[in-house]
Amino acid sequence: MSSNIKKSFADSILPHAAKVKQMVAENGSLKLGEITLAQVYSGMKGMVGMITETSKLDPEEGIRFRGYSIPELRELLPKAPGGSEPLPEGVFYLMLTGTLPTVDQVNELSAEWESRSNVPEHVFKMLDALPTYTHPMTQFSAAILAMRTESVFAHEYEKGISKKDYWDPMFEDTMNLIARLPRVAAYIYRRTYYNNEQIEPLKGADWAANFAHMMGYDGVEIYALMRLYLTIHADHEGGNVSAHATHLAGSALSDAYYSFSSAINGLAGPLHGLANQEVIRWILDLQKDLGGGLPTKEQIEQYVHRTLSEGKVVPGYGHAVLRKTDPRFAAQMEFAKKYMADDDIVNIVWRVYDVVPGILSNIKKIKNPWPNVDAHSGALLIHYGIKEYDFFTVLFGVSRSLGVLAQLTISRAMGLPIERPGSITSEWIEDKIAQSQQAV
Ligand code: CMX
Repeated sequence: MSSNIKKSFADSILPHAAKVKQMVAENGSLKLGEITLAQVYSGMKGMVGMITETSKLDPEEGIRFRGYSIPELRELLPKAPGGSEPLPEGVFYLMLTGTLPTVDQVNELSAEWESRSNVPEHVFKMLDALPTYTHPMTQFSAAILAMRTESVFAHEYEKGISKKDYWDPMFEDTMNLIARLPRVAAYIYRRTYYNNEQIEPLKGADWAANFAHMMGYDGVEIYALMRLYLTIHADHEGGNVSAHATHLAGSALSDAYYSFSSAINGLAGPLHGLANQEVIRWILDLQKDLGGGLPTKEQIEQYVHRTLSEGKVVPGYGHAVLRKTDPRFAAQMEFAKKYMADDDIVNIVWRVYDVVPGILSNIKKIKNPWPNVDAHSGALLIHYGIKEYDFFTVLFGVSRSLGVLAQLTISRAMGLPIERPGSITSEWIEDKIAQSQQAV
């Protein structure tokens, strides 16, 4: 075993995998729910169909990572010396092993990721061959695929490996990929917006602070924000598009690079992660429309009605599972109240929060009128000068790697099989309806 986290992971997951196998053998016919026609046509919402050990989402309360809520994690996870927010290393450790890490364990993980963070030169060359107007998410996904040359899993599989050992090279891929993502993401940022003037990594820094540094931002507050940001976006149980995409590709034994690139392609959709870019675009358009400044609540109301009348969604609002204000929104609001209560864009975000739920809750078809994580995140970044909003989803993606890759490694250790749900045609359903009507 190369590292303590690997040993802790093996010690927790291998007995768990054996226990689950027995549980399925003994209780396999237990019914977990029924499937309705409406669910089949509405993106399988509420249909239980997969195992995710890293986190669980409650519609009313929000996300819990291995049983811990976001406020609990902000309190309990180790922090950098003098830091106010948890280190994302800690949430990864927790999701992978099921145990809260000590300060030493988190520091060891920072050091291990630093030691694994070298990105092969051909990845930068490939990025440099793309026009700088290539969307940062396209660059990010392409760079992840380009790094696949380094996949330990692919290499071991080609050599020949027993099924029971799949988790080991997948763990290696997961650790290497997570370690390299900040370097790749910061490279994309600097080449796209800052004339390819690259900044060398900060030796001995934690994963989040080093990322902020390589992007060109240093200081206690931006490091704190980056640690918070990368912690709260890390996971949202298994059915969201980025987690599910990773799981689906991984179920075919695609390695971590292929699987995580799939996650990024899904996260790049405006109904998922790209909403964080869309929120800021929407707010800046609103401001421009009104000639700048802080819009009144009435002006925001009019703007929301216009957005809706044009057949568009209000970005940052609504959720497929949540039915209350997202605790990830609340955590960011708390951060903003502490550090930037007078910021104009932040105040617009808060005014939008005062107005939008009232409007959306009057539209019957909308199941959740409350803000999600993306409604707040951009305003915090802009406050510290990170104004290039088409990069925002890359930050989300760097964070999301922690949850989905932890689960990918867990899935291989549990021996979860290839995913292959059934599908039906509308004609099949029409026949089914006709049969049930005849039977009455
Ligand atoms: N503004 C306007 N209409 C909305 C809406 C919003 N914020 N949220 C939902 N609706 C509409 C849907 O478009 C849908 O309309 P149609 O029936 O005409 O297609 C209807 O209300 C029912 O949708 P729902 O069941 O409440 O929500 P879904 O589970 O289908 O979709 C989500 C969830 C997030 C895609 C949707 O709320 C949305 O589009 N929100 C805005 C985009 C956004 O913020 N996405 C980020 C989510 C968090 C993340 O993954 O990062």
